[in-house]
Amino acid sequence: MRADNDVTRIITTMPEVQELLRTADAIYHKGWAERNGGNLSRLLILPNEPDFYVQREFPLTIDVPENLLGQLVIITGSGVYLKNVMREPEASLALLRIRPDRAELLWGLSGTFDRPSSELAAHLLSHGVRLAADPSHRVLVHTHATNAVAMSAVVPLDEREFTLKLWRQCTEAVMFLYDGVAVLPWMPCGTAEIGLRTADKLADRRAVIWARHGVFASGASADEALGLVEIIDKAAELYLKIAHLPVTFELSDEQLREMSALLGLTVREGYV
Ligand code: 2HA
Ligand code: ZN
Repeated sequence: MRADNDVTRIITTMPEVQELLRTADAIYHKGWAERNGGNLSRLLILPNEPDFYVQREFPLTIDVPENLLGQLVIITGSGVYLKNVMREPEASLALLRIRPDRAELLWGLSGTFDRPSSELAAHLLSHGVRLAADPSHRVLVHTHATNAVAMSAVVPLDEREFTLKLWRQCTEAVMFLYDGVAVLPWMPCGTAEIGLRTADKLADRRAVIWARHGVFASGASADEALGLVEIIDKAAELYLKIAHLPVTFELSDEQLREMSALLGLTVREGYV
C-alpha cells in the first residue's frame, strides 16, 4: 500500500483538483463564502487509481443515482471555510466512493472537519441528473452570491420572470444562461428536500437560485460552473444597481431573439 502522502500528492496535483482549489479561493475572494458558506464537488475519474482503503463510511439516506454507483466524488467538508481549502486541501476535502447506501471516505478530512458538506444530498442527486443530461458534466458549486441573493428578495420567485430580468441586463446574459435559471422558494438548507428539489430543477438546466440563500450551479469544469454564477451575479448586480432609476433601455424580447439567433442558441422554450 502506498503511503498516504503519496495519495495526497497524486490527488492534489491533478489539474481538475487544482482547478477546484483555485475555485474555492476565487469564491472566497468574491465575498460569496462568508464563514463556512458555500461548498463544491467534482466527479473524479482517475486513470490509475492509487490503492485506496476505506477510512470511514457515511450512511446515505437518499436514493443514490444509479449512474453514480462506484464513482468517485471529491467534495468540501462540512464546516470548512472556502478561504482555507487551497492551503489545507487534505483537511478540507473528502474523496468519496459512492455506494448504494453509503459514501466511503477514501482520502481527506484529515483534520477537525469530519464529515462531507451538509449539502451532500444536493450534490449527489444533482450530479446524477446533470451527468444523465450531459455526459461532459463534472462540477457543482454552491455559493452565497450576494447580488443573486439580494435579487431573490425583490423579484417575484417565478423562474421565467427572474430569468427574463437577468437576460435583459446585459448582452451576454442570454448567451450563457440560455437554458434559464431555476428558482426555488426559501427552505431550510442541508436537507434531502432541498437536494431533491434542486436536482429536479437541474434535469434540464444548469443553475438554480435558492431564494434568500445562494446559487447552485453545474458545469463540465469548475470554471464553467463558477462562470455561470458569475454571469447570474453580474446581471443581478446590474438589475439592483438601476432598479431605483428611471430605466430608459433594457434588452427587448426582439433583441434577445436576435442574440440567440446569431449565436444559434436554443433558448428556454416559451421565455421570449
Ligand atoms: O456549506 O452554504 O448551504 C454551508 C452552506 C450550506
Ligand atoms: Zn449555502
